[in-house]
Order: sequence, then structure tokens, then C-alpha cells
Amino acid sequence: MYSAATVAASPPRRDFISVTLSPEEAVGAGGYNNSKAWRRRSCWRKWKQLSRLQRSIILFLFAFLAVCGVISYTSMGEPWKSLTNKSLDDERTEPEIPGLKLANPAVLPAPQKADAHLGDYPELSPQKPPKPPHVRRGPSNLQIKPPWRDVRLKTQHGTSRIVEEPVQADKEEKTEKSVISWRGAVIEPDQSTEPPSSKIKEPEKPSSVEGEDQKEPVPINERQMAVIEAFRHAWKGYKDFAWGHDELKPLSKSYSEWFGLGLTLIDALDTMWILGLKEEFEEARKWVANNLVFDKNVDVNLFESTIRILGGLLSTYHLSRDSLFLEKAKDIGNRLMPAFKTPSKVPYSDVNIGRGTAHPPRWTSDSTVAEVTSIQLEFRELSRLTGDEKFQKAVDEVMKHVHTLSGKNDGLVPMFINTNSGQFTHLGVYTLGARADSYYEYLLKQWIQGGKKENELLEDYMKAIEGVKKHLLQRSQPKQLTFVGELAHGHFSAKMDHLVCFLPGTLALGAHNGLTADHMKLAEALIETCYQMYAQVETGLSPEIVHFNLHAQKGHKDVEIKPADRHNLLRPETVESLFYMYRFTGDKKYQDWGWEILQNFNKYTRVPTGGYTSINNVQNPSNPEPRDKMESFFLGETLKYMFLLFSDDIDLINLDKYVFNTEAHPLPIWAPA
Ligand code: DMJ
Repeated sequence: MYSAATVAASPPRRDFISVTLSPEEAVGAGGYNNSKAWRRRSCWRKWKQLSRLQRSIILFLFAFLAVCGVISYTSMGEPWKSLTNKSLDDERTEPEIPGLKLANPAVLPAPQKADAHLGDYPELSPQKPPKPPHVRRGPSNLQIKPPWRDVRLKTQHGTSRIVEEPVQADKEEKTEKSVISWRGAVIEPDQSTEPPSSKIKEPEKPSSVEGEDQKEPVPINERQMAVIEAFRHAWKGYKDFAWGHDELKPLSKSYSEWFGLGLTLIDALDTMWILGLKEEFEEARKWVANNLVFDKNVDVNLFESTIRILGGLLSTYHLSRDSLFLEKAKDIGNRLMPAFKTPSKVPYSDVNIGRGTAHPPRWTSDSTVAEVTSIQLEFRELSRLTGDEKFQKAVDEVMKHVHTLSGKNDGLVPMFINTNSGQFTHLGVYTLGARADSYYEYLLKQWIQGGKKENELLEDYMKAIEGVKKHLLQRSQPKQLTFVGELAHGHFSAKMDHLVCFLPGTLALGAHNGLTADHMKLAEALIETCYQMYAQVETGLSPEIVHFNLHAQKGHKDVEIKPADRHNLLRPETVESLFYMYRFTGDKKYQDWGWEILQNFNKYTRVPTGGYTSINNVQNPSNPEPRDKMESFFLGETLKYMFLLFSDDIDLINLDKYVFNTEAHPLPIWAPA
């Protein structure tokens, strides 16, 4: 450390000064006794020895430094102060969770109480969103969208025009009553979202997403706009005639109830978010806050309510950061837990969420295999978010148990499992369709969700795909379409459910995650088949089930349809797989195929007064026989996958960061440890 600055004497007329910082020099000069008087005298003597020019330069330098000091103090002070406040605030909003070990640290900001600290952070005030003219989508880079919309439509020629600029005035009026948080969720003043309870964990975004918020949003194109239009039309029907009920009956302008839990509304929440439908989202959010009550004496199906309600609430929580959805997810998750109280721990199919009792269907003590093995993504994520292990423990136990079971055929599982014995029943029938389908899907997706570490899941998945190749794959005539049939006690059947069309997407996802390139080849062949299930039919819409021709016959197509199978329920599986295929290959034909399908939905299933309907006869374009029902998955899945398929933005639900549950609700992939 230098104790003093000495200004060396220099001959007159030299236009520079030398400054030597050397304590030793002073000591070496002798007579140093460090007294205050000596120091003062010595300084003064040295000052006097300086030329006038040297003195002026020194005085000027001091003045200059003083001015700089004052300026930098005033400009640094404020940000420094607010930074300090912010870090304190961060500490307050990130509760410790005892006993919870998370794979990756929280990197997303905590859900903010909308009105908290607006004064401290003027840039977060609802009137001044950070980037007003842009539409942003995707978690973390998800949809950070201002409450008013400016949807830029990218035309075929690449130019942009603004197609919508709704309701600023209306919006401003609303801000009086409600507050819009910086992530876009509306929080009612009378029930503003409290920070999550100490048990609830801040959502984490996958580690690789940091900094993405800075990216320029990709403009919406015409096909995406057509999806938004379709969604709005469907939503209008639901809102006008079925608001808060499970499903719209668009022709009779009424509704049907399954669980009485607003199924369509919950299933559609994250779709609205992804499509950027703020107004609709806010209205639905209000219904969830005020009307969604799970304390009801009602039997619900464990699988259906897990994938649609629990999955829908969890993904909406991730997208919106609004802890209302996590609270609701916790509530329904807890109420579904009695299903696991069985002798084998393989859950019952039905739960009374008000009474806390569970039971199998009336006619059997079996559950279906797909149902008990396709609830894992949701319960595992609920454990991660709440810090309560019981959810994950219950569902992991089922997977471990199924892993060890005998009765599989080269990795293919039977369709039923007994809740008392825990054994497969109805052995010998193997399908990738109804009752088994999502078992295969969830093997791969759990492995991905967990950071690709759970080897048993991967092992079972790989074995099963080999089983599919060995026992279920065939080619049709005349077009040589590769399809997945069924096996019943050694007999092959050329029957394929539309449900099986999830498989190309799942295979492509596996290949994208490093599994063998063979899987991608098979995915390409199968998605062609699924498309042909639409293209070869009179309405251009697939029936529920097809039978493929194994032998060429004059005048026969590959696809045959039985009268009992010719209905279409607005199902998503083909569009879902088209989405994966386009994401991973960039081949525009997949977008074109999806576009055809959307147009045919519009032609044959759209109800003029609002909503879309499932139909009874895909073979009769002049009368497709509307069934008067819009399934919740049309909004939860079909239109969401359409919108994603038409997007060229890989960050719009980035598949390296999110994994879709079987009802198209995106959940985060846990980062590797
Ligand atoms: C959805 O509820 C889910 O995709 C499920 O896995 C299968 N059936 C419907 C859609 O077809």
C-alpha cells in the first residue's frame, strides 16, 4: 500500500509533472518523523517548489475528478438501489422447500403478486409492458405477451401486416378491476394470487433456456391465423352454450357432463395461451378462480382427469406463472390419490374426488394398462413442484411393477391389469391402439422428462418397438403402406385404430433424443399411412378405425372402413405426429397435409352457430351425420398441434425443453443432474 503521493520537484519550464508514489523515497530522504506538523510543512514546501503551470494542472485535475465523482454518483445510485431491493425481493419470493432436492436450480422468476413492487419496477407496470409490439410465445421464452394484441400476419410473400388490434379501451377499463401480472396472467384484486405456499416450489425452466427472452418473436402466418380463427369459432360455441360444463353439444346448443368439472375449459387453457388469446384466457382464468371446485361428490376416471385436468393445470401454471393453477393442480392431485389404495398398488380406474374413495369399474376389478401407466408425467411433475414425494412414489411404483411383469410379448403388453393381483389379464392380445397406446408413449416421455437417466424405461421402450416391428408391422396393398396391426392369440389382424397415429410422432421424438435412426425411418413410413387414412376417405377425414388390404384387389384402396368404425371424433393423433415430423425434418409436406386436414374439419365438422362436432360418417360428404359433440381434446390437442405444426418457430414449445403429456399439455424436461 502506498501511504503518500509525492509530487517530485521538476525544473522550471518543463511542461510535465512527474508523480512518484513511494514511501521509501520519503524515508530515504531523512528527517521523516511522521508527525502531522512535519507532513503539513513538507507538503507545503513541495507545493511551493512547483511551477505555476504545474500547480494549475494539478488544480484542474482535482476539479475534473471532483466533477466526475458527482456525476457518476447520481447515475449509479438509483439502479444500485433498485438492484438491492430486487435481490431482497427475490429472496422473499423463493421459499425454501425442506427435503426437496431438485435436479436443476430455479432460473425463472418467481410468480409475482401482480400489484407488488410496481413502484420499484416501473418497467413491469401493466400499462408499460416491456416489449409492447411483439407477440411472444413459449415457456420462459413462452408467451411473454402484453395484454393487448398485435398479431402480425406473415403473408405468403413474407410481408407483415397487422391483422388485429383489439380492445384497448375495454382493456383499460378492466385494469381498474383486475391487475395484469408481468407474465400476462390476470389477477383479481379480491383473490390475488398469493406467493405459493412454503411447500410449493418455484417452477424451473430447463437450464438451457436462459436468455431466450431476448429473441425476436416469429410472426404468425396465415395458416396459424386460420387455426386461431377455428379456435375462436369453437370457443364461441362453448362459451355461448356450454360455459363451465364438460363438453359442448353444438347442434343442440347445449352441453354434456362427464365429471362436471369444466373439462373443455381446463383442457383449452394452455392452448389459448400458446395461441395468444389473452382475452379468452383471462375469462377462463376467472372461471377457474371462482367456479372450479373439486370438493364434489363425483366419480372421475383417474386417467382422464389426470391427463386433462391435472396435466392442463400444470402446464398452464408453467406458461402463465400464475400460482392459482398450481394450487388447483395440488388439490386435484391430492383428491386422486385414493385410487392407489389397492392390494397391488396398481390404481383403480375411478375415484370419488369428494368422498376420497376409489373403485374399479362395476363389471371388473381390472384397470386398463394404458390408464395406469399414462399418469406418470403429471404426478411426477406435481411432486417436483410441491416437494411432496407421495405423488411420484405412487406412480413410479406402478411403472416398476409393470416392468417386472410376465405376460409381455417381446415388450408388447396386454390391455388389462388386475388391481388385486397386479397381474396382466386377458393375455395374448396386443395392440398399439386403445387401452395400450400411451403405455408406449409414456415409457419414452418419462425417460425424456427425467433427463434420460431411468434406464428401465428406455429398455422397455426399445424392447416394445422391436416387438412392434416383429409382430405388428405389415404393408398394405396396393400402395405398400406400412401399418401397425394387432395380434390376438397368434393371429394377425390388419386393423389399425386412428389412436395408433401417435406412434410416428413418438418414434421421431425418440430418434431426436438419440435413439436409433431406424425409428425415424419407421416414423416416416407410418405418418404417410396415417395421412392416407384421411386422404383415401371421401371427406378427407379419417375414421376411428381402418382395416388395411393385405391383398391387391381391383378397385380397392389400401384402406377399408367398416360401418361401425366410420365416425370421426376430431381426434389429434395424426396432426400431433405431423407436428413432430415437421419439427424434426422441416419437410413442408407435413404442413401441407395438416392444412388439408384443417380444411376438411372446417368443411365437414364446423357448426355455423359455434363449435365443431364429431361426425358419424366420414364416407358421406353430403351428409357426414353430425354427432352433436365437441370433445375437449379438440381444443386441448388437435388445434394446439395444428398451430404448432404451422409454426416455424422451434422455440414455440421447444422440444428439447418440454415434453407433451398425452393430452398435449407441455411439461418441462428436468435438467440432468
Ligand atoms: C386423448 O384424450 C389423449 O390423447 C389420449 O391419450 C387418447 N385419446 C384422446 C385423444 O384421441
